[in-house]
Amino acid sequence: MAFTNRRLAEIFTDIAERLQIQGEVVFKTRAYSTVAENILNCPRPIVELWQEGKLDEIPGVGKEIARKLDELLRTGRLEFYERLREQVPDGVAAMLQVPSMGPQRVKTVWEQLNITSIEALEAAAQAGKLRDLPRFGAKTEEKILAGIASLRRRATGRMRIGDALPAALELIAALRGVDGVQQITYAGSLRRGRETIGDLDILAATLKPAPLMQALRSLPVVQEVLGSGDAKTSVRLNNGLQADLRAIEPARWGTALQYFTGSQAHNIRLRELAQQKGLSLNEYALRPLSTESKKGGAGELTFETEEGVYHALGLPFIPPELREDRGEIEAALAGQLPHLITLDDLKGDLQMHTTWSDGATDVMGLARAAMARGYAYILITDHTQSLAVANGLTAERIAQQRREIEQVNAELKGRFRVLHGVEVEVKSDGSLDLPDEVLAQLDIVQASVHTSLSQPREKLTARAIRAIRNPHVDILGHPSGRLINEREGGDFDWEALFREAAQHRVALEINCDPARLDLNETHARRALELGCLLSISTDAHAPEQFNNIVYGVGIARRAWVEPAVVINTWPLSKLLTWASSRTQGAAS
Ligand code: DGT
Ligand code: CA
Ligand code: CA
Ligand code: ZN
Repeated sequence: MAFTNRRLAEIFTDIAERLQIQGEVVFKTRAYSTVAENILNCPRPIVELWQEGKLDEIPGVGKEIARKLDELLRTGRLEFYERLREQVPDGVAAMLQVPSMGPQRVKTVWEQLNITSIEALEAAAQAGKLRDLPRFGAKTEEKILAGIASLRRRATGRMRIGDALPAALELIAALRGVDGVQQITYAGSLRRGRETIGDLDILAATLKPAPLMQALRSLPVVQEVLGSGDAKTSVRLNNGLQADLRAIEPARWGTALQYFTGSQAHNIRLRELAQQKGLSLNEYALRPLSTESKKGGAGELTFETEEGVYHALGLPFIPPELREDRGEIEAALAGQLPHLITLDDLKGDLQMHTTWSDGATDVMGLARAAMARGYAYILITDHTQSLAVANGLTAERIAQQRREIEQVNAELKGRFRVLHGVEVEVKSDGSLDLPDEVLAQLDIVQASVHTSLSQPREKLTARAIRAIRNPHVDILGHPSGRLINEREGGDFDWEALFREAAQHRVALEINCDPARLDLNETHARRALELGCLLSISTDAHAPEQFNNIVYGVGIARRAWVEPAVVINTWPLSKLLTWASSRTQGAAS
């Protein structure tokens, strides 16, 4: 093993951090972090000094640490470090990367709430479980969530839409009431519904920009003002996201909103169309090419709405999610834009978890929340036995759960229907985690791959296909298994998988969890072309996560999805007919 100075410094830093979390006295932990720093700054390889017997020449290295370095370099491992790693798990140490989580706080959440990962920390903060701990508070929870969002952003430099949208809505809510503001909204990639966001583009219609710019600069969520002028201010928010605010003359709102919504590729195509008509288009106006290209010049056409801009170019309104130059201009010119799915088309949600596995709410709690949203049905899909970390269901517990669901349905007296399903594990050989007799008793079965995602393509694909061919499986959940900014999805042969799903009429999920958004837009669009059915579900572990449906619908719209192919736009009777025909079709 090559012990570079960098690697050695990492190990000693890690030792210092894990000791800090254990509550070790400062002079001891500092000894390790000082040595780590000195190793990193050492001009010569430590390995050479060791070979020459000169470890004690490194500043800060006494007898004790020299002995540890020697053991490490001689044997390739350090017993003391291995023990420490067992005592303080990696997931616990990883929480130190979250800004505002020091050793003290990590120790507290670990000891008092048994939190051992960044994901669990995030879930606890979202659920308001941290605020009552010593030296925490509601503000700390917010800071931790912002810190986790900014940490994840480091992976790609882009933030998940699930972190960006709430930040944008908060800014807008804070600025809406400012004197002179007539309209305020977000544009850019966020309005187009992309899965990740580079920066926020906020537009406000006003004739009085000064108080608006002032208001933004003084908001508590603003960490730094990057630049501020008469018509535009750029800031960095406390979650690391940059936001640009532009003041727009109300008479020019249409061109500005169109321009700053983008995408750049779509805008280039629009400008070409304008030029063919002898016009030039920018964020201020549409004007004859012949006249001087100046704001307020002769013959200038201004638009208060985006529709106006599109109509002036001979086009119908193009929904923001389509504006990527992926065929939308051609479709618009031909009068063949898709009738995209909307939130209102959905009649139910088909993936969620209750307290029977790793959810936070019971069946009735989810049913009431879904009814309040205007849904007609939900499908309960708790995890199955082999996912022990999530308290997965055995056949016996599924039977018990059925009684609870029947009771809830009886209480709701036909005003709403709770369907009994499951999110059954697809095991590493493609077999399912529950016997067919048990699956046969459920209304709708969802199958998901959670483990061994790094299998080679052939094995992984065969595994998913085996699940699809099981006549009891109706939906394949979050097909790729990716976590945005955290983990790549599995290397499936998507063409083969989509063809199989289409043939067996198994629906593929667009999972709305903003960490997943899986299928992604490219896969969803291809699945559609190959004739697959889709479902759009939140995977909610608590009722408020039903709100995540907006993200999945956004992805579906970006994939040109129309409502008819999405099974949870169907009325209950059609949904159940489809599910039972799947089972019978394959059995015959
Ligand atoms: P992002 O921020 O990377 O997630 O993506 P966008 O699309 O929000 O990009 P952004 O913030 O750079 O610009 C917002 C919109 O403004 C962009 O979609 C189109 C328009 N825009 C910005 N700069 C240019 C430019 O240099 N040329 C053109 N044609 N459009 C631009
Ligand atoms: Ca942007
Ligand atoms: Ca921008
Ligand atoms: Zn799952």
